[in-house]
Amino acid sequence: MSRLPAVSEFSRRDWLRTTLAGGGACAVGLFPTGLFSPRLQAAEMTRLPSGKHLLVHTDVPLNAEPELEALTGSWITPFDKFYVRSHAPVPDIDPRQYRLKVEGLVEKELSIGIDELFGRFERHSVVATMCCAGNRRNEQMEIKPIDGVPWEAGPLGNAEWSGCRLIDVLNTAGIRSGAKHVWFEGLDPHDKGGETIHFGGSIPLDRVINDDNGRGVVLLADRMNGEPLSGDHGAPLRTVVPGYIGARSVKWLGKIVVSDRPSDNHYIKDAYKIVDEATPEAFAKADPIVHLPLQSVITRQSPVHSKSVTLRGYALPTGRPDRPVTKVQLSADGGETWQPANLISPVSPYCWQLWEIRLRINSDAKEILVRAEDAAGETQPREGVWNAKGYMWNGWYKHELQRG
Ligand SMILES: Nc1nc2c(c(=O)[nH]1)N[C@H]1C(S)=C(S)[C@@H](COP(=O)(O)O)O[C@H]1N2
Ligand SMILES: [Mo]
Repeated sequence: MSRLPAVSEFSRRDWLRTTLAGGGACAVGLFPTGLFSPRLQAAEMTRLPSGKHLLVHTDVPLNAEPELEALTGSWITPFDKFYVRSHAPVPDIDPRQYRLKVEGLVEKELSIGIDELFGRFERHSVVATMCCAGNRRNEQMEIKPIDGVPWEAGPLGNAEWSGCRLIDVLNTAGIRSGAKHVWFEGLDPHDKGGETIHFGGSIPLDRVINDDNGRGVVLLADRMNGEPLSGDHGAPLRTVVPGYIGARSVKWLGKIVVSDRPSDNHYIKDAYKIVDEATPEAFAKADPIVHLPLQSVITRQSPVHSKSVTLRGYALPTGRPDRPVTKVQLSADGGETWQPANLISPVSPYCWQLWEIRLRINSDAKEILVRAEDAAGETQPREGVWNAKGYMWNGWYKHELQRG
């Protein structure tokens, strides 16, 4: 088998160029053909009118993820393999009528159209992985049933997002003293317990101000991988909050409110929290989830040779500055011994880390485990912690060897 180039042989720019220029289809590494799908897929693989090719959990609203073996073909996830997680159908927004409203603790309220927004503010971009907090919920559901989309390990994707900086817009409105949180509200009305609500949430103002020297800039994005944002991904405008759970990157953004407290939107108050039971009391006591858990998953397997097998996958950092994934290890003996994988993609605290390994195995090996470590020395637990809403599952991922 051909050797893989070392990470240092790629520059970040090269990655963007190769993956974007080829319509996103360009493969990384030199993976052999004849792959096996690592897991039995519960949902159905569908070619959608938008061009996406995904396992569809629900049609309307669309909730769909790519097949695992198709997920890590490139560092930048092409549009057709980018998951969609929507709580409501795509709203019908006329881009000419559209106005972004900025209200709350500001000197001057704003109401801005898309053309004005991009005529007025400088364009910035960031490469960041969007990941749903419900990633790998299907594994939690095997332990005890949970209501919700039975996500496998595919509701995540890495994209180059471009738009204007949220801080530039807030500074233009003028942030008043006492401001601590920034609320986002979507234009996607839907029913929740007999009430019409919109998807929303909030992030601390500090996070907006601190953009990690531009590396983790919070954007109001209208483009994804150089293309206009599609309806499913939040056109005409969405927030992108690098390093935070996907739920804070609000699609179809209609309103921003600057406030002294977190938003009281359902999706920050009564969802996206770690609770033992989904009761109002439990939600009231728990804090909203901010970052993702350190994660790693096996996505592809080569045919098994007598003493080795080649595997590929992703690892995902927690999204804190200066804490990229530094190590990915695999075990073919139930966690007794571990072998280090090659990190084959750019390193970033806001992006997934692709890896590949030619793993030495014994003839009786059945199950492969993977675990990651980050720059602060954080590691993954052997088992995840079950919770009533099925979030943040990050126990060591188990891949059953397929012996064709
Ligand atoms: N308005 C709105 N924004 C939203 C959502 C939604 O349902 N409505 N889903 C959120 C969740 S839970 C996730 S994980 C991401 C998914 O982004 P994507 O569909 O572009 O992949 O969008 C977030 N933003
Ligand atoms: Mo999500």
